[in-house]
Amino acid sequence: MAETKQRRALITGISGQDGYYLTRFLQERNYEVHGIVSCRAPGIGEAGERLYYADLADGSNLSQILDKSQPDEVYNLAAQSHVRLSFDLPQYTADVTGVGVLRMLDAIREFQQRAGKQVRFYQASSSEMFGKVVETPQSESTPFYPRSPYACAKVYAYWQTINYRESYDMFAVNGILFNHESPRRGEAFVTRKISKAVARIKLGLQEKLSLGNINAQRDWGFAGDFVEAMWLMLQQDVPEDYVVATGQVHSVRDFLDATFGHVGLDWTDLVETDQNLFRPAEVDLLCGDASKAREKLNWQPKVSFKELAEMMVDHDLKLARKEMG
Ligand code: NAP
Ligand code: G4F
Repeated sequence: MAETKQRRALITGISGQDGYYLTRFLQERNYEVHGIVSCRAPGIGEAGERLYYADLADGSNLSQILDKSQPDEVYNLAAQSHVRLSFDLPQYTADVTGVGVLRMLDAIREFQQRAGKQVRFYQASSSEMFGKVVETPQSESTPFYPRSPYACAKVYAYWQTINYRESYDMFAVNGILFNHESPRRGEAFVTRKISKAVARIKLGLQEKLSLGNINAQRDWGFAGDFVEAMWLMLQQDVPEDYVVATGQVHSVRDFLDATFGHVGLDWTDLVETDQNLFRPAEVDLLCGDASKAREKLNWQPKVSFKELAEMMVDHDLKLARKEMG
């Protein structure tokens, strides 16, 4: 029987939340996983086997990394991904989250010619592109109305991905992912900020939690479920863009109810409002219509909102207990 060749994947942003789950997902499917880490990663200058230092703001070694890793699939997860921060760093965000994608696409185009093989490319597009939504729920055909420098950069990257697909016949797709969370979520995003505070308040390590707009509504899913959709998009015969979402909407208030409620606390006296945490322009409501992903990819989310909230608090309780010594 002929042996199947082990497939290779290259993941940018491998040290982030999605990089963590995607790496494990691909390794379980026998992929050889290579990753790009930024200069902010620990152990600078000493990246291990199959880990490469690069910055999407500096395309100089992307070609070399592609030559070394010889990927069949590239997942571009790297980004300055914090929406509030993008208002303070608009040019940096445009460079990394927007033009960085162009640098990678172009390096792949040249690599394909050099290596004589096709690479499948996944771009981490975002529901933030829908911004001030023009219809609800949002699907692949909903027009964009970006409301932050981050969202504008993602719209640029989205169109460059399509442009390279159509101009150079590349297998390049956009996954338009709605918010997805996990115990690996960065601590500056609202769900993790809350789950961490719930655990620390419960154990007496913290008194209050400061938040911005708690009326914002999002379609929150579990990151571990969403990485499967990324992979499925690259296994199709035809490169197409997909919305990935749960279709369920909850407010930040609902997340407070679910998390504080899980440890038997009432949040109303424990949460205070900080005007500095509001954004110059807010995205009030996001709700995805993932019918296409359900039908064509046979994908659906498994973890519910309540399970997600409880999973995050349970993880943060463990960390808080460690903190207590
Ligand atoms: P994340 O945890 O913030 O991870 C982002 C990754 O990008 C980190 O590994 C970071 O490494 C790396 N990075 C940042 N700047 C870089 C640069 N200049 N050059 C190279 N690497 C850089 O984000 P995530 O939640 O995993 O999301 C993954 C991707 O999906 C991002 O592109 C995000 O915008 C997009 N997205 C996320 C969601 C969501 O709800 N999570 C939804 C839609 C789209 P360092 O920490 O070392 O800088
Ligand atoms: O958790 P957030 O910072 O996520 P946001 O802005 O929706 O962006 C995330 O999801 C996008 C997909 O739609 C990704 F593309 C993006 O990379 C990122 O992963 O904020 C969620 C909501 C916002 O409306 C925000 O104003 O929570 C509100 N919020 C209220 N208080 C807060 C806070 N957000 C943060 N980060 N911190 C607060 O204290």
